[in-house]
Amino acid sequence: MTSRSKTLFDRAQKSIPGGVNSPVRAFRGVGGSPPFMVRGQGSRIWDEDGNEYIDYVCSWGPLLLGHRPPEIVEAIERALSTGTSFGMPTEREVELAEAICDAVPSIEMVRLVNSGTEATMSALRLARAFTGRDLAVKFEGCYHGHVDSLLVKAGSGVATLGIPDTAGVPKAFADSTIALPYNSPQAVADAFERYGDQIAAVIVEPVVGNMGCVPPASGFLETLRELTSSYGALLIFDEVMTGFRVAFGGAQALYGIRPDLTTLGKVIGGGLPVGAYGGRRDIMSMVAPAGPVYQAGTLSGNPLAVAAGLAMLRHLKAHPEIYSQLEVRTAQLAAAAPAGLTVNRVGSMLTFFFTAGPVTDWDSAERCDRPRFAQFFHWMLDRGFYLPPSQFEAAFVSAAHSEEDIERTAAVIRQFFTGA
Ligand code: HOZ
Repeated sequence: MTSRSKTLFDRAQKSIPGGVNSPVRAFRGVGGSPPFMVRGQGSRIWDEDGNEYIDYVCSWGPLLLGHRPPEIVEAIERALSTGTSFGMPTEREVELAEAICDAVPSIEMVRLVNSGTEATMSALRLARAFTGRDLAVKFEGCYHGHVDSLLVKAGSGVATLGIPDTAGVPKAFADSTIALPYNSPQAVADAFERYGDQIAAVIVEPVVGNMGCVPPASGFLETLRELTSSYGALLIFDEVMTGFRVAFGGAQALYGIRPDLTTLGKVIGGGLPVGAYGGRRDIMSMVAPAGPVYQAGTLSGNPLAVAAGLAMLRHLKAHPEIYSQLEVRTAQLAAAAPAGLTVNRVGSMLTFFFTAGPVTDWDSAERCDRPRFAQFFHWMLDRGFYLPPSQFEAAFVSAAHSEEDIERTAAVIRQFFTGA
């Protein structure tokens, strides 16, 4: 471990729980201690000790264009020159809302918030208000932020650290959640048969990123759409990770499913903190002050974050070829894995699962050889490649990753497996 980072991590643990402001980055899933970062540019990041890494975390997804893309930096600088926050409406918020509605047809109205967690929490509240029902269906290994009732059988850091479902979550909240196996249409059908008149919503990551990358099986999302519609429940796509990542219109464009509500975050903030929830006009019209469902935020629609997000969406709209480039580059990276290892990939999201697989749900993800994954992670880190420090997180490729970056990374991955 490099010395300045280690010193900082020791110091951080005295004033910050676990030394980090979000659990997975503490490296407990892989051992060791995290490098502290000082700078990023394009596909690269540099730590406190001057080590350079090719970055496949990309701030956990937001940096679709890599670090410090000029169009986003300029947009932030322009916004900065006029004020950091007003707590009043601005024209750019309307433009960002219009850009989101334009790109994602199921979103007829949208509310900006500050994080993905806020977005899912608010969407669920809204679904409960709209349907007059309390229960929510979620899937094991999916993570929808640290919303009380959605921490049941959650992925991401909860899975990485093996944290119990309900520490600090009132039993009544946990009881309002039905957690089912991902990719099991039968389990969803059974739940609706039993509780159909009480279920407000099914919330799902249409491509899971938070137990590693797990794509939906053919027909799974269609079943969710059919069952929610026939029982009068809402379908919420949590596209915080997949929105503008797996396709410009998100996973719903890729798979041709129209959810009732969608949550967004990550890419729509261009690297600054933004979340959003939106969907059908009749549902969104219930949000205060238009309707009775209360949700608010001092920094919601923050000018810097909105400027960054708008610049990102405008750039992606003007350059659709980015998605085909990401597809090719990420497929090239996935191909570095040897036979016997499972690689799941959708667009520029991917995970090397240390199991012969297949990995289709939480039970199969959990069977991975985590100590071996940790060895792999450190092998890569020591050679200047930063992958997610958990078997249960997706890696991300950005438009800034060159063919040469990918080739170098693939060569080092192959060396790990051949022992060369
Ligand atoms: N839980 C997020 C990724 N799935 C963020 C992790 C972090 O920022 O440490």
